[in-house]
Amino acid sequence: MAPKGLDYELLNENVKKVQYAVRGELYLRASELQKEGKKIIFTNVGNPHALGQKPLTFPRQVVALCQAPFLLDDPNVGLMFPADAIARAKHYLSLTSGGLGAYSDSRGIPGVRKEVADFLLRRDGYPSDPELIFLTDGASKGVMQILSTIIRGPSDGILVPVPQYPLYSAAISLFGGTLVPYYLEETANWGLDVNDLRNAVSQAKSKGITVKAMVIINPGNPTGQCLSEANLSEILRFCYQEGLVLLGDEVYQQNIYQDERPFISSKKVLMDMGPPYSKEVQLVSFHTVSKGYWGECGQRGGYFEMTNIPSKTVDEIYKVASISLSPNVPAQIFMGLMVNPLKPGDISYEQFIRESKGVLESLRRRARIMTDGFNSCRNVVCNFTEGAMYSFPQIRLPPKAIEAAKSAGKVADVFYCLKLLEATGISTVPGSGFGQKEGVFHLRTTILPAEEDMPAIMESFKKFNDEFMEQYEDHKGYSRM
Ligand code: DCS
Repeated sequence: MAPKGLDYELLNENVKKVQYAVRGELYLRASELQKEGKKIIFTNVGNPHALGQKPLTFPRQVVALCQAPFLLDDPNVGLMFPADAIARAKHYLSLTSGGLGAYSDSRGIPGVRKEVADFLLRRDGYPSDPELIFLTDGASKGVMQILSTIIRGPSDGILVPVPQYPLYSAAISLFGGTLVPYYLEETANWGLDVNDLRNAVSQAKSKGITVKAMVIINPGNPTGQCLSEANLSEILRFCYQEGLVLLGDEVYQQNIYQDERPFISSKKVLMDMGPPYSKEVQLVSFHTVSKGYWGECGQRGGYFEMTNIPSKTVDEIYKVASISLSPNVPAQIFMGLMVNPLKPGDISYEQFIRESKGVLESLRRRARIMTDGFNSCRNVVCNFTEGAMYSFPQIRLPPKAIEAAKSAGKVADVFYCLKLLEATGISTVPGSGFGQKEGVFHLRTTILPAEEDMPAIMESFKKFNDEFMEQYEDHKGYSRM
């Protein structure tokens, strides 16, 4: 019989090429082991609520009221909900045309986009236009919308950091473009050298690829570094010279665990640079409700802001967004709440601050425990997690381990991570899923397990690792890199 439409051999080849390690082989094996009754510590996904983080009370109260507006007519509503949550729910309902059950504008509710614009003005000190802000189902959808608008085919290149969060490699494959890597330097705390960017662009050119965009992830995933203002302005100057649109993935902007390099947005640096840069460099910045002290991954709320993007292009992006009718409306309310939080004097303010600070301060301590834990292990070196939600230690695998992996038909870091999973139940992502320099191996964990469980997790990691090294290290021949 002739093959049918959805038979594997007839599928879009780009779909087959997509790889997404965060839910890859390790995750599948961990799910299997869990079914068999093994206790698994899922540190493969930055999904805080799945690891026990409690939702903030106030935003959930507001969204609960928006979802159940009949409660607002209940004479006892004031006994169940604080007055500021009631007022805020009424505010959001008044911004919708028909409540949470109605589609919104395909760019998102205008009133919420205005709240985002006000937030950006407060954050950066520069006005932001709500017409250039689109609300999305998580930052992922926004990134995909923009990449699909940019990429025409395999000769369009996108500069992506390596290591990178595989949303970028996967989406570029899906849309049939070409990923042009630039390497972050581990020994310089995952810093970025603009000369490497230039080399990457000219190498791509020699292969007939035109680089059109550059991605930065700040703070970095999986690498956890925060870019300095000087570095950001170098990057923006480079984008200006090369005519690239900068895609600024800033989803971890609240997750900062040191004081030396606070988060600074690409938009602010660009505006501070003044003309011609501030008028010329095309920038799209992304944010989400999935990270920070919110961690509301399941709600799927995000936005992107466009700077210096021609209005005809904005219209095209709007048109394509319209095909999906409307972003998820409850998520838009979460976004409104995130960018327009409670203020001092509000009834729920103290509780909100207590809860949000509690989350961030604990993450800061956990970042430290993890880094120190990894650095105490044999053949493991790890940069401090300055921001984001991950630790990305380098595992210096002895040649014998690399050989053993080869004979097992596995990439060496996958081999190590599988053994770690079987021995300890800790489910990580091998560094190869994010890209790394040839012959260098890593793994990624989140820093999200409960703080009280952290010392035991690190102890069990250390025990596994040190035994693994003992087993595979050739004490005579092997020297550390
Ligand atoms: N950008 C980066 C850098 C991310 O790490 C993530 C999620 C996203 C965008 C998309 O988030 P939302 O679509 O939820 O807004 N990070 C994944 C990760 O590495 N682990 O868990 C999710």
